[in-house]
Amino acid sequence: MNEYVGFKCLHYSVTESNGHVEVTICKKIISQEITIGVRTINDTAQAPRDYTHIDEIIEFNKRDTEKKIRIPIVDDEEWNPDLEFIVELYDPNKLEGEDRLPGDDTQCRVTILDEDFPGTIGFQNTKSAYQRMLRKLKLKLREMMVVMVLSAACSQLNH
Ligand SMILES: [Ca+2]
Ligand SMILES: [Ca+2]
Repeated sequence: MNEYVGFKCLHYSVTESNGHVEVTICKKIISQEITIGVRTINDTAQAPRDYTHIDEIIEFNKRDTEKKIRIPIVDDEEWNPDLEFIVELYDPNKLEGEDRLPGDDTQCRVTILDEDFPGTIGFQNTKSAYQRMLRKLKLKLREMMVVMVLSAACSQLNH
């Protein structure tokens, strides 16, 4: 764990149609200012096809305890497997390649859950509308389960 700063959760999940994912960065020391960089790294999810790459400098003032970063997710109509990318904190005063902040909580993983199913592209009748509705319901259930599992995991991490 990094002494000064780290992600609140090490794993976030988001459905493709959600449009964005929000990750939280926590400052662990009181009354001190910190400036860090945050950037995304491709894994199976690739920017700009699946999400928008970010590379930003974040300033925590003395009283800040956390900052939320919003990363846009690309929604398409095609089926694809669930994809992942990484969000990483870095030291903007160091050279690229040597700037990764130490600690295993300075990286987190984002999973983009697909909600498009194979074989339904371009189908525009009532049957497909019905299938869409079922799909949405299934997705909602899946989302709820993921949230439950993740919040359980997070509360274990935080205690
Ligand atoms: Ca989609
Ligand atoms: Ca898709």
